[in-house]
Amino acid sequence: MGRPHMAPAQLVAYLRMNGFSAKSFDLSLRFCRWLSREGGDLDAWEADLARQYVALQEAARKGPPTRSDRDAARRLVELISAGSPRILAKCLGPYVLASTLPKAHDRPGAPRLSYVSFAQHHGIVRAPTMTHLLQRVSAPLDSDPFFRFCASAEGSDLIDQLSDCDIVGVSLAYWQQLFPSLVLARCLKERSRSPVVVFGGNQITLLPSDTLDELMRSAWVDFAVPYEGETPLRDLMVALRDSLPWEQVPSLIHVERDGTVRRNPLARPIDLDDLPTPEYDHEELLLHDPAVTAGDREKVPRRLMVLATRGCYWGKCAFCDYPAATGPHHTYRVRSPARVVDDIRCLQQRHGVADFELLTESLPPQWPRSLRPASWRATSRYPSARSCAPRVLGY
Ligand code: B12
Ligand code: SF4
Repeated sequence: MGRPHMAPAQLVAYLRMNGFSAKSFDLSLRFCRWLSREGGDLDAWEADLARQYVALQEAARKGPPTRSDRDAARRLVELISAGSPRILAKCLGPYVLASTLPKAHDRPGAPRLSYVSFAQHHGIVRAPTMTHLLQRVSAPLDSDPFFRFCASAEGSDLIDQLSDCDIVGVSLAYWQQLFPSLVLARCLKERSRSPVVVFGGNQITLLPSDTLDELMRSAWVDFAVPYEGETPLRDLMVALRDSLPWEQVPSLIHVERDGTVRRNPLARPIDLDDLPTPEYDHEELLLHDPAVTAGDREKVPRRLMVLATRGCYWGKCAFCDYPAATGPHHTYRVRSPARVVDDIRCLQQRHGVADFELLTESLPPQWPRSLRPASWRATSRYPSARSCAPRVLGY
């Protein structure tokens, strides 16, 4: 939640540069905020966990707990310790020392850590097969939390706006996003005027080809794009506008009338210096900070990402799928340091953010050296030696 996903901002900027109108919505963030609202699904779920914990404590007073009771209590403590202090204090006050409650402030609307466990509990983030996902999305969805978000006032307003578009591109970085993306696609396809739905992102790139074929034959997705999306998305917009055949759109995966899945030849790797600065949506950025709900319109995420390289110049580690995600030729590309400094300067001015993360799989040692200190000083609104010093963050 700390920083927005970069792909939509990068793709929006590229489409606008090519004369198309484009906008991004962060549905993951909006969904988490909706779940975390006061009296919402997360509150109810955490209160239910707390009730189970209390029941176990009460039972333990009457007789020695069984091993499975103890395991269950431990699991519950783990889950609820990541929850909302307000709910926990309300439900568990007599059982838990105040000092053991989470230290975080209880901010209304703040996405909470317990979301992951909640999602697991509701089957959102298990890894079922594509067949199972497609069966599930075709069945009644009333009990699915993301569907209920789509049906809420906020969600229906978003779906209205999206169904007015010609193309809705869904960016999937993680497999956890597959099911909600299908739910979104179904909501769009069931409208009287439905947009063309395109799936892209790392998750689409990394899907096994038979799984992707199954997805493509479903009723919900029109196209998919593996690997980088700038030129395919631009050419798809052109093809739709000028009624050109899909075969002309590089990297596009589509299904023919007889059910054959076609994969167009891949787009040529883009020169990173041809990319514009990512266009993060300022209104969306404000949603990252729950303080916004309290009226503070100046709070944006502390950190934004800017692109430094794509691919890996080594690309030989057997355990790593980063090179595979770059494309069959693993083309390694670098954005010139001067362009990166421009990006930082531009984003600082647009959004008032002072902290940036370079997006890179592997950075040649001379690259950071060529970020000349003079350009850093000229760029930073906080030109102390510490805040200008590039730090290497790894995970
Ligand atoms: C930055 C990053 C993170 C950051 C995310 C910060 C943020 N707020 O976005 C942090 C460190 C938090 C993170 C965490 C994790 N990450 Co990560 N992360 C990345 C990384 C390095 C870059 C993603 C990125 O923004 N790239 C820049 C943008 C511009 O590129 P892009 O997303 O690929 O988008 C391009 C194309 O995919 C395409 N595209 C994208 N969307 C769309 C949409 C349409 C319609 C079209 C046509 C095209 C398109 O066009 C874009 C421009 O060319 C990728 C690896 C990589 N190099 O991509 C892994 C990656 C996405 N992460 C991965 C994983 C596994 C994780 C973790 C689960 C790791 C862990 N075990 O904890 C966590 C999960 C976080 C969570 N949400 O639950 C995997 C996902 C694998 C998968 N889907 O099967 C990846 C692919 C790395 C890998 N190969 O293992 N991650
Ligand atoms: S990204 Fe890192 S781990 Fe993966 S191949 Fe390159 S050097 Fe090895």
